[in-house]
Amino acid sequence: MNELFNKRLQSVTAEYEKLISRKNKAVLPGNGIYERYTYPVITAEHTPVCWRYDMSPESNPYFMERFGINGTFNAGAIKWKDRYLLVVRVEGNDRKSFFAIAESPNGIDNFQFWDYPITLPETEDPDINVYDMRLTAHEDGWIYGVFCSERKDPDASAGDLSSAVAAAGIVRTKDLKTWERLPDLKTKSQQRNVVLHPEFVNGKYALYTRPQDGFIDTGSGGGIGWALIDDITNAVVKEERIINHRHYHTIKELKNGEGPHPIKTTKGWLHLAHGVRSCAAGLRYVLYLYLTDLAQPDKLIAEPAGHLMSPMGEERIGDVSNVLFTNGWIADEDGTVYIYYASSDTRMHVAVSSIDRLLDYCLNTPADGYRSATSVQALTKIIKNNLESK
Ligand code: M1P
Repeated sequence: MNELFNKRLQSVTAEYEKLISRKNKAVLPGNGIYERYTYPVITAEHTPVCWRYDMSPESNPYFMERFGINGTFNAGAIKWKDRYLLVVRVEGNDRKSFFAIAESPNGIDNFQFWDYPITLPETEDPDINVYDMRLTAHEDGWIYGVFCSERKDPDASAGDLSSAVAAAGIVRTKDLKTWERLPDLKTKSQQRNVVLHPEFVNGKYALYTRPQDGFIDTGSGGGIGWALIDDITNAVVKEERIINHRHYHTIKELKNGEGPHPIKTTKGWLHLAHGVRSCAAGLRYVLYLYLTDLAQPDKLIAEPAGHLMSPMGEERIGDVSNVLFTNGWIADEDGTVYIYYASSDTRMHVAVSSIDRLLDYCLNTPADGYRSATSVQALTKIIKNNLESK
């Protein structure tokens, strides 16, 4: 009998069980727009013990980790057979990301990974790294996953082992178990944050894109783009138009990117996105909302100034600090919206709101006037209304 093995097996398993059965609680009173929750919904420690450890006392007498998990973040989301599913970007200690599904009965706690990660089919030019899958249950009957496929830059100089090329990989499934790989999106520029709109537009598939000149820098890529695609099994961007622009001295002056696909509401398509600016501490990623026309999803109709959510407390710290990123949300039948967001490329959280509240926020929060003076005007109007109605 190996006492050390048994002791470690028991304590590691007990910690894991405690974590996956922990109840989450809303942080109140919040800001009225959404409620954050006390605990992250998925962390590296939520990955099953049988992933991280060889559980045989013969081959692993010290019960040591054999496959370290570095982070669990940037998850796509979908409601499936009454369960809340996240397609999580799991990153190993080896820096490779892969996708794995975790499910919860209520969307806010008790997330548990399925036994195996997703085996993603490759193309003839294998991906080096895959991440940030957006899920779309399209009206054509398939569930699509559009993700970033990263490969080494073939034009990089001999000693440059960092330059990469980002492209949009596309898979589809009917059961979330077996995935069919389609050819990567063909486009002039590099792409990340590509998202499939859930409905046909003018009989075509519609994509939100994020054209970029380099792997990190968007360069001349002016923001979130829009492209219509004839054939999703051979997706080619022929024309791309920027529908949500970057702007000087805003939360998205450096870059932005569509989050999950927009939610259809009576007042328009509700979009969740990330905006990035540069500061002395590095890049700062925050989340923002905007609304587009119901009949013309590429036509902006409202956008509040500033961020909806920014990193707070523990969220500010991680592998890539000062980052909130989202590529998944779920709108329930009763109008509840579960916003799944990752903090600092490390862990997943949930914030809960409703379609009505997010629309109210979108339509009634002052828009950006792009100058300090216009911000003071917006604030003065609120104060005056409050004080003069007393
Ligand atoms: O590290 C922060 C984020 O950086 C990238 O975001 P963007 O596509 O806007 O450049 C992505 O690599 C994302 O995964 C990551 O969370």
